[in-house]
Amino acid sequence: MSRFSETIVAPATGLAPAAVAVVRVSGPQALAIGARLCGRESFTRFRHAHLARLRDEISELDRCLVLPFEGPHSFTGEHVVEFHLHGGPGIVRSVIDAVLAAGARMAEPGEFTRRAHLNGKLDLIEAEAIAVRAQAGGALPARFAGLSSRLRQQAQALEAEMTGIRAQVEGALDFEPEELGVDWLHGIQDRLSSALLTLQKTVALGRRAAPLFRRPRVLLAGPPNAGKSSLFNALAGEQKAIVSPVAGTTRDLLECELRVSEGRILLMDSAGWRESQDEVEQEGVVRALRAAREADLVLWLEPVGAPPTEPPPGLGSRLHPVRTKGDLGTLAPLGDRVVSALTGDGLDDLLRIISRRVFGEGLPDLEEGVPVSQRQLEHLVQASEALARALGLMDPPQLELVATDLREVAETLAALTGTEQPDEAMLDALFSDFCLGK
Ligand SMILES: Nc1nc2c(ncn2[C@@H]2O[C@H](COP(=O)(O)OP(=O)(O)OP(=O)(O)O)[C@@H](O)[C@H]2O)c(=O)[nH]1
Ligand SMILES: [Mg+2]
Repeated sequence: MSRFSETIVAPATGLAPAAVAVVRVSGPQALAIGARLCGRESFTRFRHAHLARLRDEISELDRCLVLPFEGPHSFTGEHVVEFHLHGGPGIVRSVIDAVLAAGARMAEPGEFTRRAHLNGKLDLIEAEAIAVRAQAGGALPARFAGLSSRLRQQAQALEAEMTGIRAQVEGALDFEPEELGVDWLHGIQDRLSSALLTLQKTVALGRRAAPLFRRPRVLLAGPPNAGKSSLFNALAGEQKAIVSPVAGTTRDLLECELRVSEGRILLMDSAGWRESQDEVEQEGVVRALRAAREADLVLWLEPVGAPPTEPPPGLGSRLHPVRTKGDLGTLAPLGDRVVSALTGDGLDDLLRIISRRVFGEGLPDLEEGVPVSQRQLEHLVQASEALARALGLMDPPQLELVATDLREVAETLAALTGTEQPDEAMLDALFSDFCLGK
């Protein structure tokens, strides 16, 4: 039996208590199951809210609104029923149980959107945009509106342009370079350059926008006893980490989410940096090093007046020095950023710096399409590399190789929008990041 011949159910809203909770059912049996729970034969009006008393075999579950959609006129393209319930986790649970008992199964994460994609309702870029919007918080959704459709249009326009240029290049393969004429060659070069510029701009924008679409990681690191855990607690606003005068207190990585002016970050506390004979402490240092490699920003903390210590190599511009324990009165070198976890001095400034460092200047030009996932960015990078290769092969012209690279550009752009059917594994990876009920 194909997975799509099964009917799936999931809460479409969170399980926390709320005024209204939506349970969504999709698949061939959705309408029959919906009607049965409402105690009726079938639905005759679709995309119309019915007031109904839901019942299972034993008792009444809820008096609610039921919204049936007849496929293909639904989000997934299949028959869909939505129950708009009085939102208590108990009611939601009992309605889902009744739907399961009627023959549906629980949906996998992202399965509703996956079905919508496979039924031709959404392309991959739109599907990812839904995931991103669901995960991102704050002001992002409003600023984000429309970016994905612009990226799709841009990718499709470039794909068409590549096909056009390829047709010209492949048509010229039988000619000697001298026969083609300088104007013809320059014309192709100009079109390739302008397509490359568009792609490179989109890649740059994607890199710049990346922190908006996934929570940037900020690590507090430095020698033992520098005051990392104290600063972590002060920024988190609660005593999450153990603080003590004993050097080597923290071993595990601790995390908390912080809201800064431009968005949300993940703040991490780590073990103090030193060689240690203690096996557990050494493991803590290994974890801190790993976290530093993955972090978007590493604040290197050293107390005022303490001799400088050597940070781990390879962090480049992601390293940002900060002096702690500013209340001790010792003078810090001029220009050093000084904070005190004890008095709170310098913390607001530090948060502003963190925000500026990880979010940069934000998104400047929302007229352009913006890649919102690593997958999209990787495809765009691959397309722009192949296009740059093609351009490099134009002088002197090696048209067969140019044609091969242009084919790669077009295929990569097609994979980006999903017009070329991507394989199951890629879809699995993509949709498993979704939350349940999407
Ligand atoms: N005066 C003063 N003392 C501080 C400040 N921050 C931390 N301390 C003290 O410094 C000592 C070490 O603090 P921690 O926050 O545990 O330092 P840590 O860097 O997490 O240490 P490890 O986990 O051992 O690497 C404790 O005795 C703190 O009370 C500060 O801003 N001012
Ligand atoms: Mg600590």
